Amino acid sequence: MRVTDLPLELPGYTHVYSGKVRDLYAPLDAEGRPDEERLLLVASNRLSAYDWMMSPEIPDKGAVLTRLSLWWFDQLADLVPNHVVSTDVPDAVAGRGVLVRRLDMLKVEAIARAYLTGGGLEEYREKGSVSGVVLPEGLVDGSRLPEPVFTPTTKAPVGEHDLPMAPDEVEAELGVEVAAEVSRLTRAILARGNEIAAERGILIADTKVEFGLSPDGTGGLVLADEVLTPDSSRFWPAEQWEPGHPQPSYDKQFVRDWLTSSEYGWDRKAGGPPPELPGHVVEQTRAKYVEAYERLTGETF
Ligand code: PZK
Repeated sequence: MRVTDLPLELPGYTHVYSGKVRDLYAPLDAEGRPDEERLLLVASNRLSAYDWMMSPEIPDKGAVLTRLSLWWFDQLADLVPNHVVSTDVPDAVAGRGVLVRRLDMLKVEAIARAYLTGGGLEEYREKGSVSGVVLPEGLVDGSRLPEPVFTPTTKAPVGEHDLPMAPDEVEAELGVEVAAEVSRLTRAILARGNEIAAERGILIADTKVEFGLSPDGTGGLVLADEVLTPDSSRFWPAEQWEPGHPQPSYDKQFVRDWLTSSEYGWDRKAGGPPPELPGHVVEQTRAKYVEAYERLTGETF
């Protein structure tokens, strides 16, 4: 996949990198050199579905997810320190930009699963286990697991798919001690997330988090990136949870349903690009992000 949008021109910052839905900038110092200790993380309004970038963008998506992530960092602060420095950012990215500590990022995607679906379900059907953890018999798509399971993957470049990592591969990459801590923290973050979310009508099936280490070599793991957002996690509406088939997505279901409906009839297996989303689908999707934020935090967006 190519990122076709040009990065923003932010005075005082230089563009470093763009992912599918977020962009990274480095602040410039007085001499115009990139700050080596800070980054500006910007959540865009871009939306992907079925591995395609949708057009148009979803208004306020970046700001909603940024505020949700900041709220979660606070909810998790007793479990793990985080990279947030400040939300004082240029007006052009107000509300969706966060200034963060630049860390040495671990080369592992830290994923935990609380419910069985997707790649975890496939592995369970083949082997009866997920990432080396033997599971009870009889689980189906959407079953709740007895406890969250750590299912790490490699970090593939943009457009390529991440691959599962076996426990010994994670240990070879991180060392035995850090590997154990990443596993423990990732599962604890998802468990805490679900304790809070379940009371508010949302199930968090699985999540991907990123950790880094301070470049000065002091201190332990720091939670980075975004956390427990619908982009990094599968959110499911709790009242529609029914194991035995794929669950509706809290945030993307309007988009998926419209894309594959007879109204439009996009055949995603044919390989052609998806159509422009109509205004009503954009608005319904924006409303789901806002609803998730407001239900979880109890605050008005
Ligand atoms: C970092 N990413 C992923 C996020 C993108 C890519 N605190 C940090 N220190 C150093 N590196 C990163 C972070 C964070 N967070 C995160 N890549 C590097 C990413 C957003 C947009 F394009």
